Amino acid sequence: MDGEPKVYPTSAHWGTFQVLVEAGRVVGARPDPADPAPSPVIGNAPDAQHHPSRIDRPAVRRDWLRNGPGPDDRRGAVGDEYVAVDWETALDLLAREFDRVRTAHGNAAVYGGSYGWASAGRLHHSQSQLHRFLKLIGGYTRSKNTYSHAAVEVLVPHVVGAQGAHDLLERPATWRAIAEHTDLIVTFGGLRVSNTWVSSGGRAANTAEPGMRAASAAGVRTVSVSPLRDDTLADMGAEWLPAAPGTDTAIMLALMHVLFEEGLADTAFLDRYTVGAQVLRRYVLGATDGLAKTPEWAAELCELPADTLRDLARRMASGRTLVNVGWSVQRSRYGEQPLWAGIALAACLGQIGLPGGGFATGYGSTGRYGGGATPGGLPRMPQGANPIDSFIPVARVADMLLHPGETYAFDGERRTYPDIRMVVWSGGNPFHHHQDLKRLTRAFGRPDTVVVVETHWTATARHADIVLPSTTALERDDLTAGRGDLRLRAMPRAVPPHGEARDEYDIYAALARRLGVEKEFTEGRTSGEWLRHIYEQWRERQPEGVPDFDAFWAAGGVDLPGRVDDATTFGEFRADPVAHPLQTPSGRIELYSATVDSFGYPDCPGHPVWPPSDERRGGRRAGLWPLLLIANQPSGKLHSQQDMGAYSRSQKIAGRAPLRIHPDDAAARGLRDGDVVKVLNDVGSCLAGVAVSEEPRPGVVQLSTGAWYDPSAPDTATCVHGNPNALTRDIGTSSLSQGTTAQHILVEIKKFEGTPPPVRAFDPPVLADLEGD
Ligand SMILES: Nc1nc2c(c(=O)[nH]1)N[C@H]1C(S)=C(S)[C@@H](COP(=O)(O)OP(=O)(O)OC[C@H]3O[C@@H](n4cnc5c(=O)[nH]c(N)nc54)[C@H](O)[C@@H]3O)O[C@H]1N2
Ligand SMILES: Nc1nc2c(c(=O)[nH]1)N[C@H]1C(S)=C(S)[C@@H](COP(=O)(O)OP(=O)(O)OC[C@H]3O[C@@H](n4cnc5c(=O)[nH]c(N)nc54)[C@H](O)[C@@H]3O)O[C@H]1N2
Ligand SMILES: [Mo]
Repeated sequence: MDGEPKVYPTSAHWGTFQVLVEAGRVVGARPDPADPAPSPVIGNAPDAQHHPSRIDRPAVRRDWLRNGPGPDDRRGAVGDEYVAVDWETALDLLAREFDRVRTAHGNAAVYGGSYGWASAGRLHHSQSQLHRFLKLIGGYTRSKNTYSHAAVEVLVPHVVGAQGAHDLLERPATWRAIAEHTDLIVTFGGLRVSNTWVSSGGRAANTAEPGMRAASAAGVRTVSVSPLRDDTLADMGAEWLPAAPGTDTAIMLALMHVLFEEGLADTAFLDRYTVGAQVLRRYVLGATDGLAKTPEWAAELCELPADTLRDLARRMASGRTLVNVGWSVQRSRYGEQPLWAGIALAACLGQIGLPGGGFATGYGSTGRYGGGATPGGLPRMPQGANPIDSFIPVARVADMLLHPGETYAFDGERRTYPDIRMVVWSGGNPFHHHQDLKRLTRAFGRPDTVVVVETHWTATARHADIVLPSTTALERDDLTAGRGDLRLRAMPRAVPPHGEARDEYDIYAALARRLGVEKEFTEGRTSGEWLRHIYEQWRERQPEGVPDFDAFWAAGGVDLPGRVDDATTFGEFRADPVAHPLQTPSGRIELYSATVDSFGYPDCPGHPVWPPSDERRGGRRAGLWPLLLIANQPSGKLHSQQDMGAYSRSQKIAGRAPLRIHPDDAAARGLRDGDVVKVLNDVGSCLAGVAVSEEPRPGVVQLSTGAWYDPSAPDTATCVHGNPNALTRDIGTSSLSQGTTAQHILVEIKKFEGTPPPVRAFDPPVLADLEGD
């Protein structure tokens, strides 16, 4: 072929990069030259863009076409048939179904929660388009909070107030401030560098990895409490405390025990800035329940020596210490407790509100942390208001579908699950992200109609009655920046749409026309006009000197104005707690919360406690299922996205998700590198490929999320590709937050004898033509 490939700048949640295009096809991807530490995940883009698993035409399940809407246990069945239809037919069918459901059952019968990460891009953001449309046709049942950190979202406002929780999530200290002020970071859940490649909405450059390195070079010491050695950068020289997963709360209570016993707790801080310190102290010392939370007590549970804990407590009290609780730690049963105990521990150290000290949650969980803040907002599609107030905590989706009309507890309320007749999902993959996928399949059999708008034939698309093909971010003009980003970037279209794929804006505009709200949806603009409009609206709110749209587009971006680089979380509160009280009932940090106590939840009482989870080594279920599987974030991709891409594939073993296992545990089971294993428990099973490794501690195995769910050989395993959610229990963190508990799974592992079944996850269904049906 003649000539050089054309180069297009683009952005994904996993960074800013360039794609190389020849004859309308993406033939390569390479880092943005300005990114000091680009993520290898960009290597997935070329294959994913043109993969046979792309959806090229609208499709409808044959049974749904034949029988009409209604519950159907065959949704998601192996070999289920789809019929290709043209856009007009698909949109007519769908508009009619929206109308039928809202008229017959009311808008709360439409579940539009549609959780998921979709793609970067402020205008074509999948959920923003869907929700804007659903609001205009009368509203929908939404989802509240995240899979990422629901316990942070629900518990932490009770402890430090809504603004405090917001500041913890949005304006944590910069790596620069940490380098300058911090002596010791004690991080529960590591500082996993592959996680910092990702920031929601993308990031102009990776600032986390250089930030961590600079802090370490400046002499900041890191102690990583984690089941995996490589949860920190090797050259940071972190000290590794290989605690048993799910025991962080016990460790923190023991650290507080040392602080109280040895007179190291900052009682002046506790008196002035907290309430409930006495309640907590009595619990820690054992006055409440007769059980002193000593290092010896914790040592049994966390499998670290008591002296190590004692020594750590003394070191933490001897300098500026930052206590970081990674989000993974709260993605487990009683996930509220390590957060609350972590805040309490930092309060005992008396450093909350000091630069580089105190409490944080999420360093190592996202790339944006430590990179500063941009308070000026970002361009966005106006969202309108949902006319109805119906919601579920996001991870209760299967419960909702299976138990309409039943009640459940959530954050002090007794709530009732709505009766959902129609599920609409765009930009998310619940058959990646949710727990107990066999149960989720049953749940997806309940509604009358399931609609999925997707770029690829994911397992979720294969559970849908109506499947609509969306363009990818490389196929449309957009702009993007993440929260706290450095620069707003243009994302020009690099290639034409795949097959008949359409922009979601155009899909919902066409549906809006059929339902009589086209004018309200489009406001008379094309998506290209909206792009210009949201930019210009944003520009009006910025200081002088921000270029107009054409100049922005021509330059490829604009530095975000007004960056704040050195906010100290709780700094004002510390300086003057009377003038700047927290938004809690007491105005202080609530180590005991009368509000939470008043809810009467045995699984989340009024102060941090150690409720032993069953899903734990030594827990009640561990007799049968002796290995604790860590289902953490995949380093080869974002969740399930682009799992068919070259970089993700390069990590697979025998074509399946890699499972890392300690040599002792491998030897005990006769396992070797490259073996295919069956991972099983009482919930389900999956196949995976073995990597024997010293990185996980003994008793712990790692099988990251993201392998496309493949139930094609149910007699062999629930999933033959290695999706850990085939094995997770669908149970909430507690009655308070109802967050996911998917990080920890007790399992057994056996060598797979014989020829394992092929992986069919990426084979799209065969589409029949409508004629002849
Ligand atoms: N066991 C276990 N499970 C977990 C977790 C865990 O730690 N352990 N972590 C949880 C967490 S924190 C999260 S955030 C979730 C993530 O779960 P999800 O966010 O659901 O996972 P993704 O794979 O990112 O799904 C995004 C989907 O959007 C599609 N998509 C991309 N761009 C577009 C677009 O422009 N339009 C449309 N219509 N679709 C698009 C992609 O093809 C993909 O299928 O997983 C959770 N699940
Ligand atoms: N490359 C990549 N990056 C991502 C994502 C991705 O899919 N791919 N997903 C993004 C999203 S949506 C989110 S929410 C964040 C999540 O960020 P995190 O929640 O921080 O990420 P995880 O990788 O799930 O977990 C980090 C580490 O916690 C440790 N850990 C697990 N359980 C315990 C425990 O009980 N105690 C202690 N002390 N440690 C434990 C594990 O060793 C694990 O490697 O990551 C984001 N970053
Ligand atoms: Mo997440």
